[in-house]
Amino acid sequence: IQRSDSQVDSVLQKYDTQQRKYLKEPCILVDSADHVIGSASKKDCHLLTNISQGMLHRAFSVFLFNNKTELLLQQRADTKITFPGMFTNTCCSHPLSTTLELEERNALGVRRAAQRKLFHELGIPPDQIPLDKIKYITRIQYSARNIPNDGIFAENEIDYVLFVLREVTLNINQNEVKTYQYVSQAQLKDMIAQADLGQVALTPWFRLICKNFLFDWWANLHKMETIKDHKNIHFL
Ligand code: DMA
Ligand code: MN
Repeated sequence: IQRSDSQVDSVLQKYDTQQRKYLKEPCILVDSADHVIGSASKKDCHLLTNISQGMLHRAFSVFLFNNKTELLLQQRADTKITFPGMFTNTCCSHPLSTTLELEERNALGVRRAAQRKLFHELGIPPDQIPLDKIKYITRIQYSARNIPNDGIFAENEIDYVLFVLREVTLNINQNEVKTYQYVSQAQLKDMIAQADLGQVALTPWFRLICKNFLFDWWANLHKMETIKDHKNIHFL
């Protein structure tokens, strides 16, 4: 189904005012090799009509571990336009199409965006996560329809996986995050089993990363050099 602009706008009216404002953010358009080809609003990047014609944007997913090597999960706020209320990794968003966040050397732009959003969503002061503590692991490409499926929004991203091993203080932004919890590997495996039974909702990208990579990476947290792959983009 093709939805007209006015249909999209009328559906959008029912969403949170603050979250609607973020739809104006300039995101980075890339090709399937992650070369920058332009920019488009967050709204345009996530419209199914654009994605079905191949529009692809750059994103990041942070996995933050504490000193006990437990992973910080968040439950997305009900106000989120996409994937509301679902459990997911620590923090996800998009680097913006600005000079600072477009910088590709050492994935600096993406890491700056991660620092910005760890503060915005979870209230982690940037000085607790200096840029050199944000480790770029690899890139994945995936796509998914919005859940619940509104026929309007979707994801189609090249997603930079970023690891942080750090004790932090949290002060959550309730417009972004509903709840949070640190989980061990065993606890996350339980959650995935529950998700497979439809008893808990995990975001599609988090589920894909869990099923394909996360537990291997987690076992090698203290030798992160060995799990880095900056060459390939893993298509999931
Ligand atoms: C988008 O995350 C990024 C990924 C990897 C799905 P998001 O929907 O949480 O973005 P934002 O917080 O900017 O709304
Ligand atoms: Mn996105």
